Amino acid sequence: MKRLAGILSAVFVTALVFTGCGGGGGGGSSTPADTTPPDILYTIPVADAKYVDINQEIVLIFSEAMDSSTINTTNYYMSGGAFGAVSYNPTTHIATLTPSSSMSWATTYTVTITADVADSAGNTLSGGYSWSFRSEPDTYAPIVSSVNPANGATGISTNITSITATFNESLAGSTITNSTFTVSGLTGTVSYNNSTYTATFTPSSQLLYGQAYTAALSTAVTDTAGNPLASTYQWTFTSEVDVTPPTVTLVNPISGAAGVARGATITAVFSEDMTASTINTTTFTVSGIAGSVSYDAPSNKATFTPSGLMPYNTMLKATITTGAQDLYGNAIASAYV
Ligand SMILES: [Ca+2]
Ligand SMILES: [Ca+2]
Ligand SMILES: [Ca+2]
Repeated sequence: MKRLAGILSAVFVTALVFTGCGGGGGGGSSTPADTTPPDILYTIPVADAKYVDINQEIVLIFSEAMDSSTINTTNYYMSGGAFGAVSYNPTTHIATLTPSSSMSWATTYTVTITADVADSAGNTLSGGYSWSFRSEPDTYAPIVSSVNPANGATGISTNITSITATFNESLAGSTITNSTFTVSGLTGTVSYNNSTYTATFTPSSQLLYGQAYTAALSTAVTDTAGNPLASTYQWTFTSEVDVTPPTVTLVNPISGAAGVARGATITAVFSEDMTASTINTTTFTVSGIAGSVSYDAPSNKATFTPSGLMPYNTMLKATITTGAQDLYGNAIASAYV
């Protein structure tokens, strides 16, 4: 029935073209009939694959929606048997042959899909298709095919969220852990994506500036057949240099404050970690008053403590000079008054 409907529609479209009413096909009010045969986009295993596992499902992806009644064990089968069930997913256009028992090792298998399978308009697969693959135990070590950041890369953002290694084949995901995939000086979480064969290290904190990091994958990493990496795989990259000057983000008392207690301390908080030795009585002064200066690293806070009581009813000026530097030698842009 579907095939007949398809042919009738095709005749109708042809008639339009002959009489010139179609204008190239843009004038019709109904969907043009599908006269294009289905195609095969991809198979798993691919043609001529080697080292196929003996429990591998056979997957075939069509270019369009198929008539599921034509996808059956008569039209889609494999040499040597062992494959009982055929299924078809109308959403993904994937036809699957599922093993009823394991294949044999060291055997070449041929899968056939005949010219009797048809798309939903009844167009058949011209010529059918068949391909072969071979089942062999995998005895080869997995190989790292690419890494990111690349080995030797510089200027890597300190806010990088993933450090990745991609392999040439599927890994045993359970072998990718915090002990087998490490980055020097960093803690983080480790994950593995088996669709892309990619292991990812996600740092749990921002990187330091201008620092060399070494990522390493140990020989405890294995492929799905249990073959380990041939040797520890390491690569190094360097984070960006800090060129951002620190700023003063908070002062106490606030600028212009009146009625400040005579025994008060004066504090300033910086936007980032500072080099403590650059926060001193030379770089942090209060109107010529004698006092001591301290710096608290966790809070980035500098404190000026007057030696005695400050004078009554006098406007005092606190100054932080450009001698104050962050951990990478960047001075504050201008003296903060
Ligand atoms: Ca079609
Ligand atoms: Ca392997
Ligand atoms: Ca900085």
